[in-house]
Amino acid sequence: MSKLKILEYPDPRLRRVARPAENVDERERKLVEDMLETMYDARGIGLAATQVDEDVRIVVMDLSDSRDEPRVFINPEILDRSGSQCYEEGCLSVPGFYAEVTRAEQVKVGALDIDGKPYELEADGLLAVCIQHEIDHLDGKMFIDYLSPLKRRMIGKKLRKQQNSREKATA
Ligand code: GNR
Ligand code: NI
Repeated sequence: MSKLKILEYPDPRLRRVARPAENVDERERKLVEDMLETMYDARGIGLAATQVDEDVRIVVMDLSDSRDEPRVFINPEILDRSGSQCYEEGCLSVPGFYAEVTRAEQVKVGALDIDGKPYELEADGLLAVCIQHEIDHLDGKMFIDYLSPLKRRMIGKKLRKQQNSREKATA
């Protein structure tokens, strides 16, 4: 397994729309393993392939406290959504920023598992939030897109500043 680099806003590669996986093979399974390692290392509850510069519709997640219940979604699709909930979201690609986002309270999602087998899942609460957040990444969308343009600009400015000082420190 290897840890991957997580892209940070405003990296334009986070805006790409990912292509569906054509099959679930060794290559896809290796990416899932690497994404899980990367997510656990970064202490995130979810990670989309887009965030590690891979152009394919794959998401990993683990919402358990014990960090030993990995979930894998290949070519995930939201089949049904209902209700609405407001949740304070964060993102590994927007480190240090949190904001309330309104999304569907319940979703039904269809996806392929690690063996390429189709399955469906009905989710609510944080799991539903996370599924919507991750599928957004696959479509080049981020949680800050739901904020006001002013807030988004402020976050962009601060992140660029952080990134610049990190570059100087490693130069
Ligand atoms: O680790 C994460 N926590 C989180 C908290 C609230 C709503 C969504 C998330 S997902 C995020 C990891 C991440 O950036 N996934 O794309
Ligand atoms: Ni995210």
